[in-house]
Amino acid sequence: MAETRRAFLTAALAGGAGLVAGKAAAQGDPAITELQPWSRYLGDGVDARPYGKPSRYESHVVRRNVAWLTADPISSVNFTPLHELDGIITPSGLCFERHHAGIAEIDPAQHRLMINGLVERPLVFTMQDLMRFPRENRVYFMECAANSGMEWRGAQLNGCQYTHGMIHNLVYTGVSLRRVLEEAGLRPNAKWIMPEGADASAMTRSIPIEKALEDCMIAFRMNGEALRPEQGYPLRLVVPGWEGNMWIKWLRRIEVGDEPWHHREETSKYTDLLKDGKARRFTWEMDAKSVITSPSPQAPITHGTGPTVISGMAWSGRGTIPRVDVSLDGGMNWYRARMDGPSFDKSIHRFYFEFDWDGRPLLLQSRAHDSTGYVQPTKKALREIRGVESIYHQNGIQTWHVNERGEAENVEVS
Ligand SMILES: Nc1nc2c(c(=O)[nH]1)N[C@H]1C(S)=C(S)[C@@H](COP(=O)(O)O)O[C@H]1N2
Ligand SMILES: [Mo]
Repeated sequence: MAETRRAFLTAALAGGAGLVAGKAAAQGDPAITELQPWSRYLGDGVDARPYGKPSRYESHVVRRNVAWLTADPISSVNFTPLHELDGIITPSGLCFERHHAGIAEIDPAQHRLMINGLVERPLVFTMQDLMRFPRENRVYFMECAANSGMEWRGAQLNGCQYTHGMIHNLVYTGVSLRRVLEEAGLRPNAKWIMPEGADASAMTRSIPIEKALEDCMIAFRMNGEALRPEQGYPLRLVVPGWEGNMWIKWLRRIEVGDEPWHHREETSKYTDLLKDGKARRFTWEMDAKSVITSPSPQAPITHGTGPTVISGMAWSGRGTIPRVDVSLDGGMNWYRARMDGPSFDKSIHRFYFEFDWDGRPLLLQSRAHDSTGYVQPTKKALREIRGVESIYHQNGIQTWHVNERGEAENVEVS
């Protein structure tokens, strides 16, 4: 880190080539000399925007889908515009969506959460009942197991929104699942839970009781306000560090049992087909991963040579990210990136790497190290072990090729 900074300062001091701050005070720049409309006329009053929206100059910052992945929007996915975001929190309106039966629009007054199965007292809670439990606030990422899954066989989708955008990172407010289960009283043979959604897909997953009692939450708020309908309003299960499909939205029931249920989403789906035809099952924890969000195919370098900021994100389902390395030459040389911002367990972390771009082509890569010592693998290393038949759990190192004009493209190095 210190070395990087020194290199930057040296460059900046040498003849001004590395100066960040603009040109010498411009002569006759109309942006300065002409009075702009926003300075000439009064703006909207405080009654014009009861619920705030981004500037109209930011209207391109939206969730997008991939046409050929969307046979029917009712059971499909769209992607978080990661290349336009910074810091660690995903704005509520930009969280990717994955629905199996569309967005349920639930009247919270009619919503119930039932706990049944191997419990002493089967219980039904209203939203009001749940609001009377002690609350907790936590920041967690949620990543779909299929994130980057289209890249198993080679570089395919051109932009980190599409290659890595099935992830969001939010502040959740809710109650501890342990606390609610204790209210119902677990029987001694309670070994698994099966959360169920109230949407038309009635999505279910089996979760081992150890995880349920460790850190799962029943959340009703994201980023301080009520969950968005897209994210499961009024209730969602939070399963920190584990694959997205276990985070049941529109949560209406939790059954307690003594063995897993082997439902659709943990048998024919969300299992990893290996080379020998066998499938890995119950691959719950999301492995450490990272991606450079800018520059990237949708966020080229447009300022020419000189001081350039690389911004990226890293996360792990097993802890924090103390370190990220960045390569400018496809993994031959690595530099330590600068981590910045809060570091929460099982949350997105932000990293930066500042350097003087000389205008030559780059092969940008980032490599995450998590707090367990695990290091993000190359795609080649992943394929050697897991083959290319799966669409899930692809956490290999991503490469962006940047050409002399600063345009970036999704590529692979061998
Ligand atoms: N009830 C219900 N819960 C669900 C789903 C669903 O279709 N119905 N989709 C799951 C999948 S596969 C993922 S990746 C996440 C997506 O959450 P998001 O829409 O907040 O991104 O929710 C999970 N929970
Ligand atoms: Mo998913």
